[in-house]
Amino acid sequence: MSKRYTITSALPYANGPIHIGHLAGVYIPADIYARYLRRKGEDVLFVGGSDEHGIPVTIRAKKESTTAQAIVDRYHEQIKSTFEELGITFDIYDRTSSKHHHKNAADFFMNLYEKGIFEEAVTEQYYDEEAGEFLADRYIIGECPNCGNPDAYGDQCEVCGTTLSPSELINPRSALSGNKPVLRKTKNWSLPLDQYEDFLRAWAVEEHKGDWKSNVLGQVKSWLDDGLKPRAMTRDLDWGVQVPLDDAAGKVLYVWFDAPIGYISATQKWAEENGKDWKPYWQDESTELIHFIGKDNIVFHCVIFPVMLKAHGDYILPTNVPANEFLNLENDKISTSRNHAVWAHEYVEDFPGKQDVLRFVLTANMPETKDNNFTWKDFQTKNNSELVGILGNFFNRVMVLTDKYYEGKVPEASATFEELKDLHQFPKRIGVYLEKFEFRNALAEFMNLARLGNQFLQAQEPWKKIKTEPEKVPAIMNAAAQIVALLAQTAEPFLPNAADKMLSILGLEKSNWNDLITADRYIHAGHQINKSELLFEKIEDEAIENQLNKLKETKLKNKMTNPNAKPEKEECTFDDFQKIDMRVGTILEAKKVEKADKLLELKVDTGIDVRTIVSGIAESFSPEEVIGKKCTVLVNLAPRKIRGVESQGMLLFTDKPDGKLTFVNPEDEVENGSQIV
Ligand code: B3M
Ligand code: ZN
Repeated sequence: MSKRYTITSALPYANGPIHIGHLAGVYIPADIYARYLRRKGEDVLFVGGSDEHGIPVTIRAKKESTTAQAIVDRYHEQIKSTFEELGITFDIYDRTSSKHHHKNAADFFMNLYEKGIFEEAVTEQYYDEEAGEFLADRYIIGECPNCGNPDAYGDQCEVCGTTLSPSELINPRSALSGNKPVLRKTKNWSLPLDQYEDFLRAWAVEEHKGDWKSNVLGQVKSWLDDGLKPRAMTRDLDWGVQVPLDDAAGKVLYVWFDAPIGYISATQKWAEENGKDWKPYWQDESTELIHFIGKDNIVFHCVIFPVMLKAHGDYILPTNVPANEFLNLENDKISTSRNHAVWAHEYVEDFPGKQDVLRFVLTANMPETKDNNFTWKDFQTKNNSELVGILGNFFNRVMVLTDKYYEGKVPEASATFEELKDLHQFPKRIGVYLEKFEFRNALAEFMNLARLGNQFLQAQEPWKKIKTEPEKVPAIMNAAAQIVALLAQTAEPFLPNAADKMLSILGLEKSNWNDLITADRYIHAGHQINKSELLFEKIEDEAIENQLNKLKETKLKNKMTNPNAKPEKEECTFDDFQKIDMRVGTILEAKKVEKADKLLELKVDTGIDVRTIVSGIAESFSPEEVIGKKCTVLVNLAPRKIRGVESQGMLLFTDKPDGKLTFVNPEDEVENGSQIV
């Protein structure tokens, strides 16, 4: 009997692309796990989707002067196709802005509401009077009380990681207007987490202390030890699932209330599209519900969502939440705002056909128990020495020699080899590791099999024996073929593309994983092997340099103080520029031009002459302020009449942030008439 598994992976916010940290933390482990279980013949539903609500989406929309829907449409598609490219085998990739999910989440809310679960509370929330909006979580920025970061958000400080509430911020300001927000009363509905402490302790801490990861248990414990507080499940916002109550206009469900329900909505959609019943996947006690997430999502999946499920009553609780820690990049935190990341969609473009390499390196460096690091040098080394040097090399040698000695037919085994008698232990051990969510160990075990193959060939030297003792070679090559076939059968969770390639070269069908553990042969004598090709290719230094340069350039760009300025004029030639004669001058006299609010009439010493210039600066300076000022003058501008006065040139100014003008002047004292070149 197959076992039913509902595997979820955190729904990425559709407000930007995904990076290698997301992949290593959540999607690659989830996909390895799902592929492995499918290969065991289990009944697997692997759910993914975009989290399309939440303030980051609306903030991004505001920044780009577009709608929240336009933002999520763009990133939902982009993220979805990146996952496809990387071979993440979701059974469904849904989205939370769908009608279906809105209804499902609203129904869930109503179910709890009608049971009287929520506490209604009128509280004081920050309100931006200029924007006319309540400011939830991320819309409030202020100083972190813990580390002093001046730009901490109302829900979290991204520098020290502390979870915050808006009232804890020092000198809060609105992310919308920059103004100081005021407190205003508003009604919201809270989930009384405090009433579920005993349940959580018994379920999460006691029941699962033997099987959950210690980082996950540790976080849950510390939340419980600190004491849980009721948490508002509604927000005063206009983007999200509307609160389905009459007295809740202008309110939506808290994004962390609706998003996990998104897993259920996705399951329903998948079931509908595939003629299945969704309920067993969420309501049958024998189902294993596994949430793959990053460590910043632990409280939501191990405290809030389970309380929601428990309060609802119809649902099973997660059996495990194998959260990973964070991945760093080149020994520095991955950061979206600093653009310090390897973006998954850019990787796919920069390294076409090398999806497996990224999967391999991210699995080998998976931040399972502590934060881990990705470096491009290590990426190159792992590809060149492990994938090319060990796995690819072994596979290729066996294929080439079998082709050469036996025209691609697996020869008869006339002897067995002591060192290979426990091959079936490899799929067994890999499986045991995978079932414990120890992906690094599982991958290491897979590579040990390839290593064993290489050592075996090296020790047996069939290329020598073919000349000296040719009768011994068939058994050697048969044994080598067994290893190759077992590698092809076990590679899929880690290296799905290479696995397909190996199986198709070998002309083998995928076996059930359980059969690999009981089998004593993986490929039969007489089996014809197809024409071989290389599995992996070397990654050259240049490709690595390019990636490192990309990161360096980003660092420089981050130093720009105003990266928003845009070019506004057409390109000009050097000759165009040469036509301009600019000089340093001094303003000698200044007066207002009658009936013109913006203009001053100036007498300017240009070094060449004293001339009259009419300048539109009266809103920034009084005549008295500019007398005696050094200035830059365009002296060969054709004279023109402004308000009846002939202006013989132009002064150079630039805007200050407050909109007032300021002079463009040389830093040091220079004589009037000095040319600007
Ligand atoms: N949207 C992803 C994050 O915190 C968040 C996960 C929701 S899972 C229901 O990056
Ligand atoms: Zn902080």
